[in-house]
Amino acid sequence: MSSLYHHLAPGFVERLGAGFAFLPRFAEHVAPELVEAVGAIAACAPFRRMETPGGRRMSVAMTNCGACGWVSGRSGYRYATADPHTGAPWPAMPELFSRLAAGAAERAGFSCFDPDVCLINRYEVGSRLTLHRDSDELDFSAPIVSISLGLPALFQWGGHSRSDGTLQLELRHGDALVWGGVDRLRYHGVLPLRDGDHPLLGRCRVNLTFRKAG
Ligand code: MD6
Ligand code: FE
Repeated sequence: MSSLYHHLAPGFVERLGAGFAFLPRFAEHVAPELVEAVGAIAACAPFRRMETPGGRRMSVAMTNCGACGWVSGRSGYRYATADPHTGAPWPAMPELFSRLAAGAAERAGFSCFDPDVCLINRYEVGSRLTLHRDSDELDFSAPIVSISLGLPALFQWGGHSRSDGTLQLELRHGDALVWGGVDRLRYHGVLPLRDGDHPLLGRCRVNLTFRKAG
């Protein structure tokens, strides 16, 4: 496994693949507003650890905002317009979120990104996301934009087959990743969260992924 180092200059774009760009600290300046908005969303659509189709409980807790949200259960993965927990529509996507996601996509060369989902992942110490592909969306021509908040995480970036080797990238508070084009269906994952204490989020990491699902 090889490592990629973290560049600190905000405004810098590191192209790690034809369709994969790393934007260090891209969202740092609005991070407190993002954290506050996540709190308001979670007050309506609480974080929950979803069940996998295999009947296991995920270690990452999730919620969503936007016109639809990603859900997992015994019957599989899907996008749903209502929160299965409350039966209510997911909270609306804040204007700040969609503007930020479109701005990151633009910087990476994807214009007019108009996400309809923001999946919000909350990692406690030890939580992880095993290698997976994001393949439940209808339109793979749109990229995915990811924003990291709180404790740093080790992100694994793999190939088109689960057994391909992975690169490791440390994602820190405010960092963005943009992921599309020929790299849209690559395997990726997050290693178990290491303990720490973040000034805004304490002992956790929150990740926002913006998608165009439908
Ligand atoms: C995370 N992110 O960083 C999980 N997927 O917590 C993802 O699974 C992800 O960051 C697709 C594109 C970018 C991502
Ligand atoms: Fe993913």
